[in-house]
Amino acid sequence: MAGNTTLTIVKPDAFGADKAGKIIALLEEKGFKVKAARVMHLTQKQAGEFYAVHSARPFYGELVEFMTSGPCMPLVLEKDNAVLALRDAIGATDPAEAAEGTVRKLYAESKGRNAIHASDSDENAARESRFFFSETELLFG
Ligand code: 3AN
Repeated sequence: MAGNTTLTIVKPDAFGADKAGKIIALLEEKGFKVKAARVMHLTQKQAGEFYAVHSARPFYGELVEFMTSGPCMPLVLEKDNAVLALRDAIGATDPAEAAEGTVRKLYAESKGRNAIHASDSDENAARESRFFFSETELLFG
């Protein structure tokens, strides 16, 4: 059965452009509940570890550089079938291909500076949530 929480990050481009509030409001309108949130400036080590799965990709260095370029905002969100629902709400990786009304269509600049991260499976949602939040912070309701 699909889980009901997922992990998102308002990335440094969107956070630095003061779009975090608008993005969270949009996600709330789409039925997501904020269960945990923080503002943090990732170190190179943290960003490298978080995106380790992409370490062989040509854009890895650029991705780590970008994710450490300013503060970002990780959040745990709750909704039925959360992972798929959030992937749907954020839109395609490339904003040029993102559907109308999605976060990336509205707020992303490019494939690299694309405003928001969302976990791609329940397993990764759990792993990524633990990456940013303590067990206590993840004990919901
Ligand atoms: P998504 O974020 O939609 O799951 P992935 O998993 O393919 O996309 O890529 C992870 C992250 O790597 C993206 N969010 C984006 O920031 C970065 N990325 C992906 N493709 C490129 C690219 N061609 N050039 C620069 N950065 C990229």
